[in-house]
Amino acid sequence: MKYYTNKMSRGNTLLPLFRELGIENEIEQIEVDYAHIHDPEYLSINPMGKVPCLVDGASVISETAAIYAYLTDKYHAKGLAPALDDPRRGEYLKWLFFCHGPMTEYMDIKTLQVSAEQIEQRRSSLSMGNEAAFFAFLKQGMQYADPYLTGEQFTAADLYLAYWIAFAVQFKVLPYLDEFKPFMERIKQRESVRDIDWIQQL
Ligand SMILES: N[C@@H](CCC(=O)N[C@@H](CS)C(=O)NCC(=O)O)C(=O)O
Repeated sequence: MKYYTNKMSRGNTLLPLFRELGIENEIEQIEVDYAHIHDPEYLSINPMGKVPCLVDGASVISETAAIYAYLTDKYHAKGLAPALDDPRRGEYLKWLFFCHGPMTEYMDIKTLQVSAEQIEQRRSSLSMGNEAAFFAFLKQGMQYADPYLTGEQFTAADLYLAYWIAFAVQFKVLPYLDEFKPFMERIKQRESVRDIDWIQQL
């Protein structure tokens, strides 16, 4: 598999997943220089000119959450995703897509310093609703994590959410609430994130 990424990108969220799946050696990592990401050569792989992007034979998979879902299903024997007929699969998918949609939207809105008034005007069409709704959802998930988001089984959704929380906290767009800490401390113990300083430094 070929994995197109940039060291300063959300492609980094996939590195601990490769480790958890034990597939680092099956991945050829290709660094895409941002100065050339909109050149025809890379656009022929991902017309959006974005990383990360995974190429597995004839399949070209962009969108980080899709790569997460694809790999955990491809290597389902590793047990990082509830099986297709497992009732917890819905919750697992919910968290993967929460990260991809509302969580990244929240980060963009905070970074762009969109006002509370503007958010309220667009609340019904924003995927996160408003800040209060976003935090209510996240806090409830953390509160019910026992010990992980879907229960006993550690899944790729735990890893993906923890990565985004750490990222947002380090970028100072998300407060490190007490409600997040027990969950984050559990994830920090995973061997796959032991050398990721900005997760460990939380
Ligand atoms: N929806 C995509 C977004 C990917 C994305 O925005 N990647 C950024 C790096 S974090 C990028 O490639 N930026 C380069 C550019 O737009 O020129 C995903 O979640 O994978």
